[in-house]
Amino acid sequence: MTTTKQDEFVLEAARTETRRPPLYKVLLLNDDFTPMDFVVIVLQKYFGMNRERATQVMLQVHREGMGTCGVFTKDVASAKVAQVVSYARQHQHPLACVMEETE
Ligand code: TYC
Repeated sequence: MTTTKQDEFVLEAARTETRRPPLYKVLLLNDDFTPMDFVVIVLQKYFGMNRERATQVMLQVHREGMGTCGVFTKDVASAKVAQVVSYARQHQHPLACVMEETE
């Protein structure tokens, strides 16, 4: 911490708060009805993945039941979940997307 003497007064720099904001995983859940191609499009459109990466993540969700699309601050994660669910419902698919705080 820097201390500066000026005319007998001692000035100390205030300690700044450096705690990082909590982060949230956005997860896709498997179901038996949403088409694989639709899930790949969602991962490209909302999570910036290329077709190859989106296909890998979709297959992981299909085989293991769930998978991570990305890690974001609370507001961004919440917006992504809302966008994905809205887009899926517009297309009459039951695709489930949720967020979970990271440790
Ligand atoms: N299980 C779906 C099917 O066989 C594909 C799917 C993958 C659905 C990932 C949802 O999050 C999901 N058509």
